[in-house]
Amino acid sequence: MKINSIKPLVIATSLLLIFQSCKQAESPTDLALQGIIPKPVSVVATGKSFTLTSKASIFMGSTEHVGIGNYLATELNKTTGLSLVVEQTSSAPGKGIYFVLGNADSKVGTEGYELEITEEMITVKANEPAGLYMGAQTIIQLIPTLKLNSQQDNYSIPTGTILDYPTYAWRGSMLDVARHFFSVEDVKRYIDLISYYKMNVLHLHLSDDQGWRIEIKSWPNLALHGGKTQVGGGTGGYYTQEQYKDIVAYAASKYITIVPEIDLPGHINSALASYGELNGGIIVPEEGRYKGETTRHGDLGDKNKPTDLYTGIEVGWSTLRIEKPETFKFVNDVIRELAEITPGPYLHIGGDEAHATKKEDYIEFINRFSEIVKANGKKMIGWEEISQANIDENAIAQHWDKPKYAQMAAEKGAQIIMSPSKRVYIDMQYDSTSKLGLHWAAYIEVDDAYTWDPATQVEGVSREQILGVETPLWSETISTMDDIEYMLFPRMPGIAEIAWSPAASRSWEEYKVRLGNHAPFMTKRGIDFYRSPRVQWTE
Ligand code: TNX
Repeated sequence: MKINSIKPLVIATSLLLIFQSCKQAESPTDLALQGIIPKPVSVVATGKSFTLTSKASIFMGSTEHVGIGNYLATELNKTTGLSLVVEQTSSAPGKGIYFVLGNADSKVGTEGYELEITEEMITVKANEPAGLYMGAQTIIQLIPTLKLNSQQDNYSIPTGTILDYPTYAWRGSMLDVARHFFSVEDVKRYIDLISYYKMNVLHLHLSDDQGWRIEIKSWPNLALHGGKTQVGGGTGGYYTQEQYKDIVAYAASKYITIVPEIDLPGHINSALASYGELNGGIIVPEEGRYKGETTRHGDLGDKNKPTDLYTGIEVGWSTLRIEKPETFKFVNDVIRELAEITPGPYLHIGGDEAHATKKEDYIEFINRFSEIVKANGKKMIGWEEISQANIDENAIAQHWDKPKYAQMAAEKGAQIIMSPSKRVYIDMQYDSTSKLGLHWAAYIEVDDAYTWDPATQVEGVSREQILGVETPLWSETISTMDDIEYMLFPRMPGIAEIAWSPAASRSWEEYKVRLGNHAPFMTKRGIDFYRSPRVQWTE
């Protein structure tokens, strides 16, 4: 054959191949191959497809949960351009997307759901509204990602059934708004982002040495003075109680509980700068964890006098003054006001790295905080060091560093939240070339954040004692929403999967393919993610 007769043949064959692969991408018929994150508990594919067009309505079986239908319609509109109408119905429609409460498999609990996709319709069944919402999140991920940017008039979704529910009750992330302040809008976007992956807790780190970020009406200077700056000396900021309530309500609409943290009795300089009588005498540690990374300050002030505001990143050098009754009035007022604006059952009292507090004082502090939190009708959470105090089954300890503290807390009957810093400290750098982040705990690549199991993480702490998993984002080096997204993505979705999906069904080799296919989902939502070389990204 002559060269010029081969050419058209090659072109024709290539065109055919391209056409076939496009066709495959356009009409997925295998539900089991849809890359849902977190991975559902069970997926049975039936090999056909449902076609989503603007003609499909979203039918709500109950009027109270119309918000879920509206949310789904908005999300589908954002990614596909389709405009779906939300309607109420008292009986099952014959077509469209149908959300119905009740009669779901008892296995699904309060947050799980059953999803049935036939050629005619998609049905989400759950026993509680949260389950319907989680089902909506799954539907959002079922839109074929390769078509996400194409704005067509129809989208195929493979048929089959999904039965899905979480492994752990607590699936959270923490945002440090103290080291750098983030606006209400940023916090809402953070909520949107974690919610895509079925997380249900946002822990807000509302105070630290560098800033006090929540209005406390009985101690106004905390926010007015203590909120004035941040790491590096920016203008800082704080949330008014009205703004905080707005965040709480927004989170609640996505079945996310806000857990507020006031870090006590250390990490408290912003309060000491605002009210000198609270100052128990600060020290500047000889051996800071970030030794060499910050400028060391001189003596910042004497006991009982207001300190200077602080814009560095040393930790563990400030403490409340234990001998003054005023200190406990302060703590009670803060906890009371926070409890009043926090509908969720938890208050986090910090308790970490109180290196400037004597051990016996620390124990007394935590014992008294625990009574104050209880008296205000909430359950106390503290970082793992609180296990040194008289805690019991009424407390929750958040493990981050030392297994022995997690073990002690579990022995005392407390529940454990797993936040091992070497795995889920999402402020850690990916590798030595990362521009953002710290690396005192580890470099955490996307597989490091994924390949661990909460139930075997700490010897002596069993599955039953673990409430769940939380990934904290400390913000010493993080100051914009873009920074936040770069650190969260792509690690956070994998951590959400660890908290949601059964450990036995997870493997990095399988997950990395799903994550790679998830790239268009992130891109379409304007998420600036780290393109880890350990994953092959679909463009
Ligand atoms: C440790 S973890 C801290 C935070 C820092 C973080 C930085 C913990 C309970 N305390 O104060 O921001 O490291 O990675």
